[in-house]
Amino acid sequence: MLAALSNAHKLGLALVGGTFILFALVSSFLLPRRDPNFPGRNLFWFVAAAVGLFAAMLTAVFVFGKEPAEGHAAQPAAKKPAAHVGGSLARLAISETEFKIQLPATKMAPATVDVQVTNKGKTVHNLVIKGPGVSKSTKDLNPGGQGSLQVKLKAGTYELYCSIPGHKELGMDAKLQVS
Ligand SMILES: [Cu+2]
Repeated sequence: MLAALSNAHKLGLALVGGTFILFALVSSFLLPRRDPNFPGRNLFWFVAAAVGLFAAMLTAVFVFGKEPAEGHAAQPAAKKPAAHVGGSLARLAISETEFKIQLPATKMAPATVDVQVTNKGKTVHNLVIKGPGVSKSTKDLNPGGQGSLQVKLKAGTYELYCSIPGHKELGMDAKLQVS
């Protein structure tokens, strides 16, 4: 837990704790030497100081020790979206030739997917994805060219095809089952 505390809070705890320890040492070793009757007449002030310092110590532990715990709990929630944006997207590499669309798999689980399309053919192709919640197309890709699409795939059947006239009918038409 101490590692989670900020430096300011550690300092606050150390100051109050240090004062408390110093007070205990002084009152049990130093003062009795100088005045054998200690605390004697000053008993009230001695007890008051001891109680006051103890209360301060407790308060410090609550105030300085508590806040970082809340901050710590809030951190994972704040980090999640960043990690998602940062590249935990599923990648789907698709290649196209005359006249086929090659998928790494014809079935997958629902996910937000970064679709990478490579034209490995000898003429221009593109890729259209249509299905539940999705209707997207890459630009036309020259031979050797690449394109990408970010799509959120839900349960259902998606159709992937090339929209260059005639290519779909010639076989550039694939289905992807999401469930
Ligand atoms: Cu095509």
